[in-house]
Amino acid sequence: MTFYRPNILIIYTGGTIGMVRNSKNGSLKPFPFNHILDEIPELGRFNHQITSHTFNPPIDSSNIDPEQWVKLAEIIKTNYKIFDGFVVLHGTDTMAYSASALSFMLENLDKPVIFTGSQLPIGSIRTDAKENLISAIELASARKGNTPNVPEVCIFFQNKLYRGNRTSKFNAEEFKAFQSYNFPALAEVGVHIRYNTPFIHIPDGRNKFNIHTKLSTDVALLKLFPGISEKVVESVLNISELQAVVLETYGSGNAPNHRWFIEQIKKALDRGLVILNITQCAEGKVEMGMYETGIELEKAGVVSGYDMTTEAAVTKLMYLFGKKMSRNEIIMDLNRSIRGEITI
Ligand code: ASN
Repeated sequence: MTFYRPNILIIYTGGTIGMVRNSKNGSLKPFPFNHILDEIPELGRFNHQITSHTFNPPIDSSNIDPEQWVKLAEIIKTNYKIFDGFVVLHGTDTMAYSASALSFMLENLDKPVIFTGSQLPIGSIRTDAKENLISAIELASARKGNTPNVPEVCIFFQNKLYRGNRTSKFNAEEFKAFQSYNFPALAEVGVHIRYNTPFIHIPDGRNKFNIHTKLSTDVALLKLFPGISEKVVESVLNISELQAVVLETYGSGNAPNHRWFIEQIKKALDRGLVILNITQCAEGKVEMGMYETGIELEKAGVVSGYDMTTEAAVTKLMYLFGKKMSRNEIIMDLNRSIRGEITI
């Protein structure tokens, strides 16, 4: 009888987890910890084969951009056949953006890619890093027979495993830093690890894993607030070469129905811009038909973002526009779930 010895690749991109204090001003800065395994001797007690890859230099996740997402996707692709699962150590600030982006870029994924990090550095006594990393490794290697338990891009933090493109960072201080408001956790880690199997994506296995590495950055995010002026709206909608705008509206997808506002939206749509409506509320979804202030947007041709997070909306547009699809094809993909990012 042969035993399964999970083979896990840890990719360290930076973030608080590996930071040290700057002796001059006390601020935290990324530190290249090449010997991740030395930092957590407990890992040696796993029956796993653990290999690590470190970004050079490691970065605070506020500096993450699509270039690093491509780097991450390429590392995963190069190592895809060798490893059973991947753990990505990442700063918490933009982790939800990166996990969302990767969920789109990794096509036909059938292995776990688990993002995690921490609120306190690994060297600090009360660190949350060890528990997060140890559980993430366990989740990345868990499988039934030959099938991984969670073949998805996920975020694990504190004690919950979430679908990456459903997650947002909601707390800057507590160890529970992430929340998935519109989709249940995929697993909960306590004395036992309980998987929420009905909600975990099952890969169809027909198509080969591949990565998509072209992303468009000609997207903008426009958050409404009472008093927003015509010149602000007009300037954003007229940015040269802009392809798409994520419009963060009120409640169930409502916006002011002042004539100037609707006219600006219509003009932008006539120029070929895609406008995706998501709600500023953390929980719930866009239903443009519900109020007079939403119906005008729908009639003009604004696309519903349903219950999508801001992070997923921005990165889904980057991905779809990077694919050089026609405007109609993009709108069709916005109206369906391509990686479990929306509930329709
Ligand atoms: N500033 C850090 C980062 O996102 C925050 C963290 O990781 N907790 O890189």
